[in-house]
Amino acid sequence: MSDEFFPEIPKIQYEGPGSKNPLSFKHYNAEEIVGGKSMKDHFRFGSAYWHTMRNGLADPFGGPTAERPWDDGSDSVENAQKRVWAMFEFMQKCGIEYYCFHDRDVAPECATLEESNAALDAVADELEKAQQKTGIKLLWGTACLFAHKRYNQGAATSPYADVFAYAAAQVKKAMDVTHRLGGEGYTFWGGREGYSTLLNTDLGRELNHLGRFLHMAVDYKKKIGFTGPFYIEPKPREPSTHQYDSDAAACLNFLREHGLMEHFKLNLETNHATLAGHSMWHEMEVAAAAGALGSVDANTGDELIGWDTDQFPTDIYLTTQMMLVILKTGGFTTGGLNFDAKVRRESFEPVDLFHAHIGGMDAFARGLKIAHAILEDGRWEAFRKERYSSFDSGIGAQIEAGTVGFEELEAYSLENGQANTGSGRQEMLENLINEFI
Ligand code: XUL
Ligand code: CO
Repeated sequence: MSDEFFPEIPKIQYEGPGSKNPLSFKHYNAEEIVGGKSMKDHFRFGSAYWHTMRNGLADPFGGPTAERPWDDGSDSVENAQKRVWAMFEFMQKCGIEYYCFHDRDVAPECATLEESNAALDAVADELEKAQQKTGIKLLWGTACLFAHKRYNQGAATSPYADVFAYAAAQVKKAMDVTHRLGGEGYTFWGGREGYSTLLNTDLGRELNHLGRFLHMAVDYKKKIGFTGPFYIEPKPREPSTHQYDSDAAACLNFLREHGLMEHFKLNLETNHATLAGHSMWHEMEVAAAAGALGSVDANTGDELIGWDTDQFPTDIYLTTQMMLVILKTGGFTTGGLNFDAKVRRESFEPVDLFHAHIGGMDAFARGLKIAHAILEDGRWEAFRKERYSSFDSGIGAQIEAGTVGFEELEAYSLENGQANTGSGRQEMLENLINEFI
C-alpha cells in the first residue's frame, strides 16, 4: 500500500524563498549544512500520530470537522492498520523522518487488556513494515493513561491501587512495543497525574506513588534492555487543575527527590511552558542548566485563547530562541523536534496537514540559520561572558571555588568600598538580535 492517500500531493521540495508554491519549503533544505551539520540532523523532525492521524478537530463547542477519506471512522484493527500507511505516506512526502505515538492512538482500546495488547501488536506489525519500507523511525512512544474512564482520577497517582496496577500493565506493554520498533526514547506525560481539589487528595502519598511507578519503569527498562532515555513532559494544568509535573523546575525537583535524575530527561513543550507562565526559552534554559534537555514537543499557544491550543509554530523569534539553546547545548542526541501540534478546526482538509508541517519546518529552518549567525557573530555570547567576568579572577573566582565565606567577604567589602555594576544593556541586546531576524 502506498501513494494512495494523498494522490494529489507530490513530495514536498525545497524551492527557496522566492517560490510562490505553498506546497514547497522556502527555507527548510534537508541536506543543507549549517554549522557543520545538515538541517535534518539538527532538527530530527517528528510528527505526532495523535494529532496528525487521530485528531478529529473537535473543540469544547463542536464536534469533529476533519476530513480523512482513508479513515472509516471505526475502531477496527483493519482501520488502524490502514491509517499507518496514510501516516507514513504523509511523513515521507513531508520529508519527516520520525514519529511519536501513544498506544491508544495507533491501536484501539478493546474490552480486555489482552485484546488491547493483541490489537497493539497487530498494528505494531504494520508500523514495523512501514518503518522498514520508508526508513522512518520512532522518536518515542508513550501510553495513553488519561482517556479511559478508569483514569478519571489519575493513573500512577490514582487513589485506587487497581488503577495503578492497570497503568503499570499498560506502560509495560507500551515500552515493549516502543522497544520492538526501535524507539529512541520513551515519554511520560502525566495526563491526569495531579488533582482537581485538595479536599480529597493526599498529595504526599500520590507523589510517592508516582515515584514508585517510575522506578518500576526503570527496572523494567533494564530488564528488556531498552537503552533510550525516559522523558518527563511538564505541563501545569489541563486536564487536572494542578498537575504534579507542572514545569521543568518542578519535574527536576521531583526526579531528584525520588532518585530518578540519571534515568530521565525532559521533553519540553512550548504551549505547556506558556500555560505554566514561562517562556519556552526559560524552560529550555532550566532543563539545559541541569543537563536534562532531552527532546521538544514543538508547537505554540495563543495568548488570546489561553488553553493548550497546540498550534504549529510559525514565530521566528520563538524558533530562534529555541535554536539558540539547542545549538549551545550541542544539539539533540536521542531527542528531536516533534510537532505535537494540530491544524485549526477550520482547516479540515488533508492538504492542511501539509501546510501546517511545512510552516513549522520552515520556521525552524529560519530559526536555525538566525541562531547560527548570532553565535558565529559572537557579540551576543561575548557580552554575556563579559557580564560575569568578575567571577573569572580575584574574589569572584574564590567565591566560585568555595574558598571564601561570609567572614572573608565581609573583610573584602570593608576594604573594597561600594559594589558597582555595569548596565544590563537589554535594549542594545534586543537590537542586536533584530539585526539577524
Ligand atoms: C498533552 C501532550 C501529550 C504528550 C504525550 O498536552 O502534550 O500529547 O505529548 O502524551
Ligand atoms: Co506533548
